[in-house]
This record gives sequence, C-alpha cells and structure tokens, in this order.
Amino acid sequence: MAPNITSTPTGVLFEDETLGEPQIEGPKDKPKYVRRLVWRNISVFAFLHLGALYGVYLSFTSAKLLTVAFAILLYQLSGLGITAGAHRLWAHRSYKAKWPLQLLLVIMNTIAFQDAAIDWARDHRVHHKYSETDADPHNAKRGFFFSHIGWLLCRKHPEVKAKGKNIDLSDLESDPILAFQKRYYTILMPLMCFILPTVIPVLAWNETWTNAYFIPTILRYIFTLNMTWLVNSAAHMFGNKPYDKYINPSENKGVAIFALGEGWHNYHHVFPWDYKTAEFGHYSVNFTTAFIDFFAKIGWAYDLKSVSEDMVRKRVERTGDGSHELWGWGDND
Ligand code: ST9
Ligand code: ZN
Ligand code: ZN
Repeated sequence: MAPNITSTPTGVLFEDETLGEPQIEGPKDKPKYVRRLVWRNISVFAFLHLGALYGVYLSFTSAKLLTVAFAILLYQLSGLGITAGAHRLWAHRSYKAKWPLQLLLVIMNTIAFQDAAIDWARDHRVHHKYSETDADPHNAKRGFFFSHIGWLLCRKHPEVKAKGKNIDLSDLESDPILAFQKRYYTILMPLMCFILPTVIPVLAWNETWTNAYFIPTILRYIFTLNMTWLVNSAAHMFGNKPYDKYINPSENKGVAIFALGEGWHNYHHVFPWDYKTAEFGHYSVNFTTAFIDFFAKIGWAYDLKSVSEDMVRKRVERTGDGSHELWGWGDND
C-alpha cells in the first residue's frame, strides 16, 4: 500500500501510525524524516487533560480538603520518585542508595507512571548524550510543544533508536528492584497510579468516587506530568545560562519550584553528575536535594557526588553568559 504522506508547513511529513516504522524518505541527497502520529496516545492524553480540568473544578466545588491535600502529597511523593529516583539515582548515578531507599523510590516512581525507570533512564541518558539533535527523544529544537508533550504523541525519530542502542544500561538491567518494576509494570502501575489513589480517599475519609478519581488520581497525575515536561520544554528555552551560553538548557526558577528542584537545567547539562542538579542546594527551590540530604543523614543515601567550587568557577569564566553570581562570588553559600 502506498504511504499516505502529507506535507506540513514545516516541511516535515507525517502519516498514519498504522503504516509501519518511521522512515527517512526522499531522494538520497535530501532525505526526509516521516513523522508518524500515535492516535491512541493523542486521544488518551486529550481525555486525561480534560479529566484534569474537571478535577480542578471539583477541587473548588465539592471536594473535601483532605482529598486535595492527599493529591498534593501524591504529587510530591510521585515527583520525588522521578527526581530523586529515576533522574538523580538511576539515570545519573549521582548518589548511591541502600535497598530500603531504593524500594521506597521505586514505589514512589511507580505512582508517577512515567514508564518503567529503566526505560525512563534510557531515554534520559540519550537526551543528555545527544541533546537537541534528532537522537534526543524530546529534541527542543523541534519546538515547545514537541519537547513538552508532542514527543509522546508520535513514533520516535529513527536516530533515537539508532544512537540509543549504544547507551550502556547494564547497571540498571542488573538491578533486581528495577528489573522487578519493569517486569510487573502492567500490574504495579495501574495499582499505584490509579487504583489506590482512588480507593484510599473513599475508604479512609468517605470521599465520593468521582472526587477521588478526578482529583488525587487524574488531576494529580496530569499535573505532575506537566511539571516534569516543563523541564524538557521551558527549561530548554527560557532562563539564564551562567555556566554555558552555547547550549539551550537554562536556569529556570519557576520550573525548579514546581519540578522539585529540577529547573536549574543549564548547570545540570554541564555537570550532570551533581546530585543537587544545581550549584546551590537551597531547599526552598530544590526540595529533592532536601530529600536526599535527609536520607544521607540517616545513612540510607551515600556517596553523594558534587562539583568543586573551583571547577564551577573555571567553567563560568570560560563559557558563562555573565549572569552568574560569580560577579559577586563569595556571597553565596
Ligand atoms: C512520560 C515520561 O511522561 C516523561 C519523561 C520526562 C523526562 C524529563 C527529564 C528532565 C529531567 C528530570 C526532571 C524531572 C522533574 C520531575 C518533576 C516532578 C514534579 N534508546 O518507546 P518505543 C527502541 S511517560 C534505545 O515504544 P516508538 C527499543 O528497541 C508518560 N532504543 O518507541 C524499544 O523497544 P523496547 C506515560 C530505544 O515505537 C523500541 O525502540 N507513558 C530508545 O517510537 C520501541 O520503543 C506514556 O504515555 C532509546 N532511547 O513509540 C507512553 N527508545 O522498549 C508514551 C526506543 O522493548 N510512550 N528504543 O526496548 C509511547 O507510547 C511510545 O514510547 C511512543 C514512541 C509512541 C512515544
Ligand atoms: Zn535537558
Ligand atoms: Zn539529567
């Protein structure tokens, strides 16, 4: 069957998802990437976002205060499962965790439903290594919408898979806790992300099924996803670049607050092994660092990696855009 290909204003082509793997098409000297939309994801995310809006309405009209508080708590817990778990521990290995903390993090990570941590970390390692190229799963050069949610609504660029094959995941695949999560994800994820957050408010404080489903479940899930996606979109576009003015990732305080400390993205792309994902670990704008520091105090987190002040200073002087507090160096803690 001849592919049903349509031209778009951007010159990129798209076709229906049923037509097989995305291909680079066209004459050999000028190949064209064919974008394939995934209508199942488009409809599911559209309905979830509508459900989240209904959740906002219910929060202000009929929900119990405890239900709203529970939704906020789940946002923070599941968010930490992404930031302290998938991101700082598993994707970057920026600190080590004893098994009770790993277990806690994998539970919190499953509540967040951002796919199994091994798959999350694979995409993220590819994102760092091939940032803002075709091999970057959420390449911000393709625009705000694509890097925010669009990349989850179409098949991946063939370069993501080709380059991604060379990423070493042996540390993650040999981790029994992560292997267990991946193996049983289709049971664990619905239970942790959708069923328990709906059932608990009904049984524990007599909330209605509707409020329990739309507020701590759908609204909380979609809100947390959007706060995560802002790191890929807004923090790759808006903000200062005190550490490297030649890359797009930027320091974005707004994103940092809602993404539990993950908006200091210029620093993070320059020094990805720092467990703080920021030069300064101020807890008010880096809740994840407070979380890891707490577990370091009780001995569950250890070998926290950081960057020396001297190394940061040299980089700021060499490639920074001049916005660093270095120009008043010494005033920071
Ligand atoms: C979600 C994830 O939302 C969000 C991640 C955000 C990351 C943010 C990072 C920023 C820093 C951290 C900040 C945290 C802040 C948190 C704040 C919290 C308050 N390498 O993927 P498939 C191969 S998830 C190598 O299906 P398609 C591989 O062989 C939301 N190979 O590609 C693979 O097979 P397997 C919920 C790769 O078919 C095969 O290709 N989840 C790589 O093109 C097929 O893989 C959803 O909605 C790679 N990187 O489909 C699901 N990738 O896996 C959405 C793939 O067996 N996803 N391969 O090895 C999908 O439906 C599909 O992935 C797709 C692409 C349609 C998007
Ligand atoms: Zn990034
Ligand atoms: Zn990262």
